[in-house]
Amino acid sequence: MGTQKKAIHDLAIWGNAPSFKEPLHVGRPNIGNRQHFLQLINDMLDRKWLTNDGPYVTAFEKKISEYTGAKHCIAMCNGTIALEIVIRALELKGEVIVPSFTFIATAHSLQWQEITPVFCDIDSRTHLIDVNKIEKMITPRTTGILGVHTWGRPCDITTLESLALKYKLKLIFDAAHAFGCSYNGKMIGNFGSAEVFSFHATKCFNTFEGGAVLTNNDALAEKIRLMKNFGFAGYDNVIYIGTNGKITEVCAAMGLTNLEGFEDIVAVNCNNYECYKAELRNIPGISLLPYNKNEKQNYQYIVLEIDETKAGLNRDDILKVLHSENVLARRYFYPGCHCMAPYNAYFPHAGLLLEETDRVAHRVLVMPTGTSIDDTQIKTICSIIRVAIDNSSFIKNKLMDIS
Ligand code: T4K
Repeated sequence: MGTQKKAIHDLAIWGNAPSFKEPLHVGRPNIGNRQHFLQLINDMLDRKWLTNDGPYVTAFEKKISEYTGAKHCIAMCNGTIALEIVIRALELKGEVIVPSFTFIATAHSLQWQEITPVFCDIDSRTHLIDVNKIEKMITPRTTGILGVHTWGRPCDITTLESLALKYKLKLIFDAAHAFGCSYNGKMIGNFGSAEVFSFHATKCFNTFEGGAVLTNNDALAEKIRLMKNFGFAGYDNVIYIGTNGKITEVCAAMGLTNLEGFEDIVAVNCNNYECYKAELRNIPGISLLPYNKNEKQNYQYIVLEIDETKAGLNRDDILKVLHSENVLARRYFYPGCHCMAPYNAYFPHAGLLLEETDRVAHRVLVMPTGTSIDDTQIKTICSIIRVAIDNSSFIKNKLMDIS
């Protein structure tokens, strides 16, 4: 662990040992009460019921429904399959409007079923789909809008609902980041036709791998439930094309364990956020994306934006300094889905309409947080950033020398 005070010549890019002996990762899993989890696993092994809607899966779904207030929770093996199944169950086709500033799984879940993701720009203040730019993306082939609650911050759901109503489009949400968050006081999981959580290991609430579809629509829930089990409506009776989207009992046991400690994890994330906020105050060119204290939040992403004109260093310069210190910050969601295969070949000029996406994707840096990091480490990380920016021209020259 490093000390809080740093000077320019202490930095690892000058050949010193990094501030942190062990790497500090973004997305380090939060792990709840180990004894409780191991007890659940022991019981499961005795019971010899490992998957296919076992008692842990059923209990887990019930608890997620209660927690969010949504009528139905269908737990799945991961968020990507959950998205694919919702899209299939709603019979989306043609084109669906989606932001490009998201994890590639959002776009792939459409393209995998030969539905064209039409990339809409984001609002650079919120990093969320820009509702004022959606109408011009609608064509006769558009069947839906797939909003993403990026960083756990809900989209402008009210406006999206009225656009969906006006143009008779289906509305769904990729809520991979938004478990435990609310919009106008109502928990995420209750909006659109359905919302999809990810419970991947890197999410603040994890089930190793996992995800869930939340919906208040009985018929849709029933269809999704069948589709995630090959379309079986009973022994020897298949009524839909389906797939295998089932979550295992081990994953559900992890979910039940982590759910018990979830509010503690959120409190740690919130404390980390406040610590970053205090330590980064007044560093030129660095801004921390704020959380809305009037809503429930999970505070799981610490998102910095680097303005090179004020910092003297760009995002990638700071990334290099941090990585040399063993702080493995990430450039999520660089460079944007539209710049990745196959979308860059399908829509080579998409960037012309994605000015804000490009700008944000070149400025964002996501920092380590969660239960694996403490205030002292955060202070050291922030002092590395401060020292680098205070000495930006030295650092620029040094980075040029070593590149
Ligand atoms: N929609 C959105 C908006 C999403 O962000 C995601 C997933 C999805 C949909 C799809 O949901 P899932 O199908 O995954 O349920 C990671 C996650 O794999 C991915 O789930 C997540 N978003 C995305 C934002 O981050 P990578 O490619 O960055 O993973 P990786 O292997 O580089 O790991 C990230 C960091 O976590 C590393 O610093 C190491 C650390 N880590 C990771 C794992 C797995 C650990 O410390 N321990 C671990 O066990 O995608």
